Amino acid sequence: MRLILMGPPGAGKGTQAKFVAERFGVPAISTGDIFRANVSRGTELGIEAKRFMDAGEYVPDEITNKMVRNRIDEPDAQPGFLLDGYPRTLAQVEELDGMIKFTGHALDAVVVLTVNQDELVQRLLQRAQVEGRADDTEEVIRRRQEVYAEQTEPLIDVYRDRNLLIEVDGQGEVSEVTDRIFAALSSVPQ
Ligand code: B4P
Repeated sequence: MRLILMGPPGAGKGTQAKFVAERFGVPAISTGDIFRANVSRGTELGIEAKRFMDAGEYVPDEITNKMVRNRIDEPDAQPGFLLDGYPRTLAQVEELDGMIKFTGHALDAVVVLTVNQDELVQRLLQRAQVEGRADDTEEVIRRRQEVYAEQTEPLIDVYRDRNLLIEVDGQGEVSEVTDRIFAALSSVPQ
């Protein structure tokens, strides 16, 4: 399976990606996690990415695309993958199209988690208390939401037009959301 998991900041992409990837036996590739791992290791990529992440902005496409391309080329991603948080811009969609075409396969589905605005902010502020992520302050959360609306929401129509879009209600218990995703994906041929 070659899947994408999309949704606004705090929709639960990272939370659900683990379960979905395990279910389908593919690696979960989270651009946010890879950036954060680089930030904590103090790599050149991490230092560059941190500037954007802390401000609630997207890391430039050039950097993000190269990173994903390298990750998708790894042996464990050859049978399939679940992308969590990528693509987020139209330029990333194009880049991903090229990467997938090169493998001779196709995308199977794009799952979008929908959660109302108030709950999104609540979740992120709650996470701020537990994890203390630099981008979970109220001001930065607002910016992340704006960036999502401007740059990522248009992707929903792109994938809808390709008949790949599956919208899933991301509210309720984590396990309820997981069950909904599994049910929605059960009709996708593998
Ligand atoms: P991400 O790591 O993808 O951040 P996110 O959108 O906040 O995470 P997610 O939606 O996965 O939320 P989570 O499951 O944790 O990106 C961070 C930054 O990296 C971006 O802002 C950007 O700067 C950069 N970046 C990443 N990808 C990029 C790209 N492709 N291009 C450019 N830049 C990129 O859930 C949030 C909280 O809700 C958690 O605390 C969780 O416990 C809770 N939660 C989850 N499900 C719940 C439920 N059902 N009920 C209650 N709470 C729930």
